[in-house]
Amino acid sequence: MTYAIIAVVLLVVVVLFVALSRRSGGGEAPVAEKPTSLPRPQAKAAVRPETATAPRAEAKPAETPKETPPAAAPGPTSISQKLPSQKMAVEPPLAAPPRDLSVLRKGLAKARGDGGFLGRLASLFAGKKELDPTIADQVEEILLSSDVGVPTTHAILERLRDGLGKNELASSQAVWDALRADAKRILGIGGGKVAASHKPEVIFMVGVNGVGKTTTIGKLASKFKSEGRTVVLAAGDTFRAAAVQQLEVWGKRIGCEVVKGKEGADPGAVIFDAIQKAKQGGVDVVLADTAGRLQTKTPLMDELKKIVRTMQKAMEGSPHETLLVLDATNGQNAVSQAKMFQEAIPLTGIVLTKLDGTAKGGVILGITDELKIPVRYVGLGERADDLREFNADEFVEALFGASAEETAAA
Ligand SMILES: Nc1nc2c(ncn2[C@@H]2O[C@H](COP(=O)(O)OP(=O)(O)OP(=O)(O)O)[C@@H](O)[C@H]2O)c(=O)[nH]1
Ligand SMILES: [Mg+2]
Repeated sequence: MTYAIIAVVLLVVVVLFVALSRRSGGGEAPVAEKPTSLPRPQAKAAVRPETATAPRAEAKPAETPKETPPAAAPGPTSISQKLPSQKMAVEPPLAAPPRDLSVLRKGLAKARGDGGFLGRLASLFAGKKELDPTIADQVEEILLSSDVGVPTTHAILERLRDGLGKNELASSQAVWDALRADAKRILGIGGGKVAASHKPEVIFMVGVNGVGKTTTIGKLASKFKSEGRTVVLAAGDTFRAAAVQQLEVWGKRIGCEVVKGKEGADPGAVIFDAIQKAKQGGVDVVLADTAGRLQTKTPLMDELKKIVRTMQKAMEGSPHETLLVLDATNGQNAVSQAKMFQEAIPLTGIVLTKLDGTAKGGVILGITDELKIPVRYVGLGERADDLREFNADEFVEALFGASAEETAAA
């Protein structure tokens, strides 16, 4: 009887052992399922106590799927990892810029620096309570040499001398505050982002060559996209193949369609097509690029007028915005360009680019004061998020005001 019980117990042990070893060592199928169904450490723990060969047999299939994704992934992983990083190098992130003044201050570092427009003005007043009798002359010299332009400089000086004569500006601080208020008044004629209230909103970008039209289109397109709007780019600079390619790079990066024609095609026809496509597809914004210099005999201004007429045929009331792109590093030349374009076509705003590249930011005062065209955006670098909606108060604050570090150091 005892033997029978022992035999039964042994039999049960053997049956259990066989059953267990089948479960842990048996078949490839369950193992193949492990990586998806079981947490990996558990699978390993289950096989380690087994024989020297079994764990290997187990470990391999268990680890193969673990290695498989990286092995299979190098293609897609490395490409997808490379593409964004390549994009990062050439193609900037698409996020909207934060609205803090430090970004704007950084972009205006050259104008704010020691040799810059504001830096030089500030050093006239720094640490002085008493008013220098030659203050007005010194201010005049700085404004003129900072591209503010003669008419605007003289208007500013007239108000300054007036205040000094009436003893309203009795201290250096009062003069500084008066200049700051004057700058706000000059720049505060409107501006800021385009409303984009039509469907599609047609934005026509004009300006001489190299000022930053195509780059600004890319930056604007990424702004609109980040706001959830759909965008079509019209490659209206048909005179250079490179111009179309440049726009296509932006289109790919941002994820929007680029309507183009053959090299040398009529720019008006390309923009017409783009507007039609946008209308049919319910697109929110059309951004139309143009050439800054023509290789044809047609003068640029005549060509632009012709394009506007064609745009009006595609959509009545368009273009809704005609933005003149000006390069801040062109100084007073930018003012002459603005006058030339203003005489040819109605402008709704200015985009002042490359403010990051000049110590003479005064041109923004001259343009706004003389032409009364509001600044819509300022370009502070080459990246997609280096385009800032213009706001006179924050611009003057960033230019004239001391940063937290400067205040702390004073
Ligand atoms: N630093 C700086 N560079 C800028 C800015 N905006 C544009 N650029 C650069 O200026 C150069 C000319 O820009 P584009 O956009 O090609 O100028 P464009 O007006 O389209 O020129 P054309 O097509 O020749 O008429 C490029 O190298 C841009 O990266 C800016 O705000 N700051
Ligand atoms: Mg261009």
